[in-house]
Amino acid sequence: MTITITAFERSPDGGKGLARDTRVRWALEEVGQPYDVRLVSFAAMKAPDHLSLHPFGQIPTYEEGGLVLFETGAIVLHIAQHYPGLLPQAPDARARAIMWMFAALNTVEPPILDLMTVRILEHDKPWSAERLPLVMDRIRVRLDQLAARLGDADWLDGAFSAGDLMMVSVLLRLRMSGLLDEYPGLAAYVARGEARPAYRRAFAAQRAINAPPG
Ligand code: GTB
Repeated sequence: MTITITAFERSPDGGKGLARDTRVRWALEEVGQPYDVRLVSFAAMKAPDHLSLHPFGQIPTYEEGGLVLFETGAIVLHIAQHYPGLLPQAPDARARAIMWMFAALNTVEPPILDLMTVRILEHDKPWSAERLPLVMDRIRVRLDQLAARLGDADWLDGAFSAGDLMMVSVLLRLRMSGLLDEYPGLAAYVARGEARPAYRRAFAAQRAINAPPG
């Protein structure tokens, strides 16, 4: 069954892999499933055809036969549950890998998204400079805790899983802030994720669309 995802026709990050289609591409590469990509403009994302797939007018979406999904957590979980390679077989280990996916999305990603908000959407507000260090410190709380749990391990719970895929995807957004450099263990964890051949293929595929020519 053909899998089709949607992605930005032109990602605002110019191909740095920060838009959320990259994590879906990565999951599909990890499980060896080919996929098609339908590129959508910002205008098309808010038009009825796309809204019928994604009620919030965003990317990515995932179509496979009659199934339509939005939300990267749901999409990556679906991929991980239907194709081997991203979740352990043992029930308890499988539950923990899914727990780490939720931890990435519900506990670690929100303060990181706040940083994007303050830096990009609120940068011209008079209180923006005052808010920035508060947001940075809230991220540091989570990074301290995550670094403590990861310790010297390669991955969060045994072998690489969908939990690591999601956590690395979330942490990648911090690179430009310099915050990741304060945590060598987490920086190395992210680098391990990025070094995976599946990630590299996913990154290259989104970059081929978004990077400026030359
Ligand atoms: N919770 C949803 C999910 O996980 O799928 C969030 C989806 C989402 O935020 N999609 C964004 C989108 O469609 C693209 S990834 N935004 C358009 C809109 O809401 O109108 C967010 C994103 C955008 C740009 C960059 N960048 O340029 O660096 C990074 C991330």
